[in-house]
Amino acid sequence: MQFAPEAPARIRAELLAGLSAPVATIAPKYLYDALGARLFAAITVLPEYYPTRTEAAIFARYLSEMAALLGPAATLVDLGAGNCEKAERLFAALGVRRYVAVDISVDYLHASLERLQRHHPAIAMLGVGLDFTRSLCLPPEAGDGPRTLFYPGSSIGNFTPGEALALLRQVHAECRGGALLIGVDLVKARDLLEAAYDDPLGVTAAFNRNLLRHVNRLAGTDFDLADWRHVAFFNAQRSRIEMHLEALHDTTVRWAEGERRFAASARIHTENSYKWRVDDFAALLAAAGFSASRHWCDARGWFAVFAAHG
Ligand code: AVJ
Repeated sequence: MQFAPEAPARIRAELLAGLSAPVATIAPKYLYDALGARLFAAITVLPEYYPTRTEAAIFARYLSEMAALLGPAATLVDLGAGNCEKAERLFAALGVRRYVAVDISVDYLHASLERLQRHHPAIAMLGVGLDFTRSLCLPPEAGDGPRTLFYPGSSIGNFTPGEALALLRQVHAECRGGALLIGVDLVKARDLLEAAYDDPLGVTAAFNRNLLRHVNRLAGTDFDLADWRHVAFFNAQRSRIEMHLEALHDTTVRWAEGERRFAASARIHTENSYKWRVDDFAALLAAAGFSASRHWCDARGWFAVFAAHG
C-alpha cells in the first residue's frame, strides 16, 4: 500500500474557497465519505440508475472482444477502484499479473485489496491513495512497462470537456504505450436522465445532502441538513446533469473565520455528470493522444465502453 493523502488543511482551504466563491461549489469527490460510498452503492441498484448495470452488461457481453483488441494487460491500473469489483471481473480475460488500485478513499481501498489478494494470490497488488483529479502521477511501483488504465462507471463525466482532455492526456502518458478502457455515459432522453439523478425513493437526494455532513467534518462548517434540498436537472446546452443543494429559506453557514449567507433558493453546485455523444468522445480520445479507439454499446445506446491504444 502506498498512500499520499491530501493534507487536511489543504482540503479545508479548498472547501472554504468553494463555499465562498460567487457560485458556491463543493467538488463531487467529497460525496464519498463512508456513508456516501454506501449511498452510492445503493444508487447503483436503483431501477432508475441505469449506468452501472448497463456498463456491467456491456462488459459481460463483449469482454472477450475487448481482451482480443487490447492484448494481454499484465499491469492493470484501476482509477477510482473503490471496492475493486469491476476490475476483478477483468483479471482472467486480460491476463492481469499486477493490479494497481488508485482511489482517493484509502480506508476503503485497504479492505478491498486484502480480500482481493486472498482470492488472487498470484497477482501482485498495490493500493495507491491519490486524488487524481488534481494530478495523475503513478509511483514507480506501478511498473515501468506498458499499463492498461481502467476508468469505468462514467466517472469521466464529472469533468468538463476541457478538464477531461487534460486528465486523459495524463492517462495517455501514464499508460506508456499500453491502453485505456473507459466507460462513458451517453446523451439520451431528458426524462431518463433526470429520473436517474432524482429517484423517487430519495436515495440520490440523501447522497447529495450527506455531502454537507462530510463538509461539516472536513471544514468545520455548521450546515444543517434540514435547510437544504436536492436539485438535479439536465442542462442540455452543456450536455450535463447538474446536481445542486438548494436553500429552503434564508440561512447562514458559519465556520471558524468566516460565514456565507444563502438567500432562500440559492444553490450550491455539487456535481456535473456530462453525457457524451460517441463521436465526440472518440474525438476527445484522439485529441488526448490515443490512437484508434473502438467502442461497445448496449442495444439502447445508453452507455459506451471505449478501448484505445496509447
Ligand atoms: C460516479 C460520477 C459516475 O455521475 O452518475 C450518481 C455519481 N451522482 N448519482 C454519476 C452520481 C449521482 C456518478 N459517477
